Amino acid sequence: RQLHHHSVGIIGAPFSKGQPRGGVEDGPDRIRSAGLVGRLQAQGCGVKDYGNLRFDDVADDAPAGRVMRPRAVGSASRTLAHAVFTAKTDGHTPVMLGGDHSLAIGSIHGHAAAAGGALSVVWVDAHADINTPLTTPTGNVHGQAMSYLVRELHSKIPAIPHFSWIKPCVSAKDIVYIGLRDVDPEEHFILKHLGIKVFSMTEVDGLGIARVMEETCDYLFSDAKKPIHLSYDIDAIDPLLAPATGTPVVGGLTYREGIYITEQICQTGLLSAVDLVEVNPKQGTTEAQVLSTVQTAVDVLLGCFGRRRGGNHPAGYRLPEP
Ligand code: 5AB
Ligand code: MN
Ligand code: MN
Ligand code: MN
Repeated sequence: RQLHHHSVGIIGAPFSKGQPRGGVEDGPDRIRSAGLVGRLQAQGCGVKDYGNLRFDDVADDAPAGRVMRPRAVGSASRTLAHAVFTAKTDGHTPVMLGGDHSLAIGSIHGHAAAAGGALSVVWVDAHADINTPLTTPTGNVHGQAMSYLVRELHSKIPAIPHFSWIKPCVSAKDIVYIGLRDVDPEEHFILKHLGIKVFSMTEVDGLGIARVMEETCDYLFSDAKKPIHLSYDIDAIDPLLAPATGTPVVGGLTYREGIYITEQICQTGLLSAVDLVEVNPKQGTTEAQVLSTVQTAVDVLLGCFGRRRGGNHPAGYRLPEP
């Protein structure tokens, strides 16, 4: 596949209230400053940058049970869902630049609405982000996003203010996790109980990333071929390379494994929307740490849209005649 007529719709989502640390709202602008748009164009992609979303301030946002800042999170994701829906219906592949991972609620919801049918979700993360509002140990919605989206968990989700618009839109069998290494016991129960496909770091170590991606694709294609939503948390990558993130966990994906995932997902021809979340420049202790994290995020996105480490050339390229 040498033809890359992707049209990318970039949506900045500077939102941080799905977790307690400031700084993750600077993710979108830092990722753009690293040259994302120009580099996507240089590899032959059309790019429309929709700019950064503006999220409503919520004055009284008391916790709902354990869930922190529910109204801000619920309304931000609703705004994002509309933006992703619009980008999809405009004919682009939306790239949501986070922001924290609670935003995946809106991104996946908007993608599913525009796609009209079932999606596959590939969730690349150190964490499973599938705590329910009743199992969450922290109350942070970035660790719960999946629980609101999975059909099989619907009966376990209590009513939460500003969340009533969220309808579960993903089936447990259509999810693949890659990179897990910090899973809460309740989350582990959910993953096992629902039979969700998981390639934790143990499987990455045991099988190698090539087998993991082969099995991921076989699993996703065993059914009808569905559009893929790739939700990529930068903390999937080892913190030696991507330290500027809110919840780093030792023992993560190497740069090469992290990029290989994107090359293989791109090759399926089914990639239909991407989230790149949890880049937090304020969590870097040096500028070099921030740059390393941001540049890794850019390379992940370039890999999603056709960049091959073996090189690329434009379709129809002709050598200059002497
Ligand atoms: B991230 C934890 N499982 O629920 C929780 O970074 C961590 O989006 C969640 O993957 C990490 O708060 C959320 C302890
Ligand atoms: Mn994570
Ligand atoms: Mn996450
Ligand atoms: Mn995190």
